Amino acid sequence: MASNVAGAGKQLRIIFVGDSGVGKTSIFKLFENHEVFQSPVVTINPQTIERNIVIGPPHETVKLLIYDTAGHERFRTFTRQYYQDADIAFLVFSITDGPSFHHIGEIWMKEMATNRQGNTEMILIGNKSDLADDRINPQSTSKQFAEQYQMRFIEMSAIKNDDFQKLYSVLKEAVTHVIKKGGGGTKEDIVIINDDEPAPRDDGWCSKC
Ligand SMILES: Nc1nc2c(ncn2[C@@H]2O[C@H](COP(=O)(O)OP(=O)(O)OP(=O)(O)O)[C@@H](O)[C@H]2O)c(=O)[nH]1
Ligand SMILES: [Mg+2]
Repeated sequence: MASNVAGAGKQLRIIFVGDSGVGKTSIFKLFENHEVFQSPVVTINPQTIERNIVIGPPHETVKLLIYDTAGHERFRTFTRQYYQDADIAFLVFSITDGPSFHHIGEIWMKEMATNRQGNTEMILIGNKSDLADDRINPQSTSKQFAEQYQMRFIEMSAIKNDDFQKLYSVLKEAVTHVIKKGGGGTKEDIVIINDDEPAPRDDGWCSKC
């Protein structure tokens, strides 16, 4: 069947970035555990999983390599390697943590701009929406910020099961958009960043090969 999406055989890299404690790992784990993908989860290492998402119609399966990263400053140099080929970035802040919102523009978008070669589709997530009584960042301000930078935006709670559908929908839209623009790599051009695997030495020797 002719395709007008052209996602078949494609792989996209997706990363989570944001301050320490905003809930990146908690959201990442939802991807790991959720059955909505109807595909087995492949755990590459504790910070990286592979899942398939079906976009369309016509229905096409796109492979997603999803990376969790650490928000603490001491890991920032290490995290930079993940930005380079990221097709989609979840920029996560907590609605209860003022600086975590300001750091999206002041730190995380700057880090992405400096370290990414091409375009990265950005999705802004205001997490911990279950803690509405402790809200510091107004939804209207976050929405306006997202509009200014043409990002998709959702508020969600990583501990509320129902919110996963919102996250899934916004991701599916972004994946479709990236694929329609001709983005993403094929299985062959993507090298998995795997911290557990020692890199082969220059002479080709590798302890696990
Ligand atoms: N109430 C509430 N707590 C949350 C939510 N998401 C995460 N948490 C809690 O917030 C704390 C930090 O969550 P993590 O997912 O470890 O945060 P992180 O962004 O991965 O932090 P780093 O790995 O240090 O960068 C944990 O105690 C979580 O249980 C949420 O939506 N609501
Ligand atoms: Mg984490």
